[in-house]
Amino acid sequence: MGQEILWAPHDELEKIQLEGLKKTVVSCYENIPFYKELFDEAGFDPYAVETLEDLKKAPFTCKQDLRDNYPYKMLAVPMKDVHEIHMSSGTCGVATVGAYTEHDLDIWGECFARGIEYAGGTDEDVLHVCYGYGLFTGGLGAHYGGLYTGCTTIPMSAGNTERQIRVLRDMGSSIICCTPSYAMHIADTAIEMGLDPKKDFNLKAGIHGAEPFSSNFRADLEEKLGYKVLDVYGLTETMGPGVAIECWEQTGLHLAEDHFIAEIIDPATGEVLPDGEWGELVLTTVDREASPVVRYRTRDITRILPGQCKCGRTHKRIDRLHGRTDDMLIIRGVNVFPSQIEDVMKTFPEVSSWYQIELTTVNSLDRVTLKAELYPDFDFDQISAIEQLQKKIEAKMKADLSVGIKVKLVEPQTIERSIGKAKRVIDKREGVK
Ligand code: DLL
Repeated sequence: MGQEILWAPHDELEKIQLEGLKKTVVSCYENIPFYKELFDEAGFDPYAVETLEDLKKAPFTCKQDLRDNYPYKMLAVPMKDVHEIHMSSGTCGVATVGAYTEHDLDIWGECFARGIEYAGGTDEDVLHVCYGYGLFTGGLGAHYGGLYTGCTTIPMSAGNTERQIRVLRDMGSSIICCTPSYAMHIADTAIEMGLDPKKDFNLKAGIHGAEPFSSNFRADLEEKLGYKVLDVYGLTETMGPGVAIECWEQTGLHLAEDHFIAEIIDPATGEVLPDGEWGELVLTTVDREASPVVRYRTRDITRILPGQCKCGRTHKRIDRLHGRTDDMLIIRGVNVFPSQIEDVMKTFPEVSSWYQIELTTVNSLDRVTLKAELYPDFDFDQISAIEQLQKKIEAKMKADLSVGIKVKLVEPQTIERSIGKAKRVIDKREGVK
């Protein structure tokens, strides 16, 4: 059942990739002045691509290239063929634009629909989409996946949490799509409203992504909502959600290899790393018409998992994302990812999944403070118990991560909730934007 291509022999996928790659590099060269200049300067001949290995001869591209060519200079098709536009938020600079032809939108729906299939979804399912609709790719990406599958698709968008809860309950939604942090907020709010999401909702799966989340966070969510969480990855620059999605096995995210070529590189040297090694994910689109990208450096850290998935599908898997090269914290010379801090924090059962890491400057040195919420059953009158626990967590951080992190445990519901991507790191360091 479903999309046969997911079971195709890998050499068949490679043939599709090679044909697509040849077309993509030529289209970029002939239609986008930026790529013509880039390829010429690097001595890369787009007409001489004969094998997938030849991709390694092409230069990398990055977010700044897309920003420099804002808004339309990265288009490979005439405007009359562009049917839809999405944009990244642009919080750290000029926004980046992703444009779609009718064909690109079809592929997007097909890719997200794979996640619905992995979740056991069919045209009999009710798909509750509470990723934000609009320029963000989450809402419409999931929506097109729902339409592709023939699900009853509910375009909730994000926010108005009590209404989300009523609709989830009344409509019997069976699959929910939103950020994992918003799913947790929905679950907690439902419990506060006196509901038991496991009984009052009809959810069998959640397709959650757009931000990193730990295995502990996932386990908490699955426990509260009584469903299975599948991780979905994507980014505005290459399509939006659906570039890679986890199947029911939960052992890595299957790349849509008929539409993307993935490489893992050493972020410092650009060297391509073998399967199994962690590094930066680099993506090349195989059949994107409006906004093709060649060797786009995502800054996301993962690895290609060796071997085949137990589910039998042939598309390679990437591991769950560790974070981004640019959210690595360097604390007095030691490299630490927020996800590692979270992993240590979650070994303490008294601490919930809500946390924030604050970076400040004290006497010209970086100071890291972890603010984390305790579970409601903790006795908050026991100040000394809180202090003791803080010290225990600080000691474990030091032992496991070799960094000094100040821990501040706070009461439930004191850290701000978000309806989209959670803000986990607040950088208040001097001289840092
Ligand atoms: O976040 C697209 C998306 C929407 C993905 C809905 C999944 C679900 P952007 O706003 O352009 O697009 O942000 C892309 O978000 O480079 C990663 O750093 C991060 N990200 C996306 N998915 C995951 C994930 C969307 N599953 C950036 N795990 C990417 C960890 C993720 N990080």
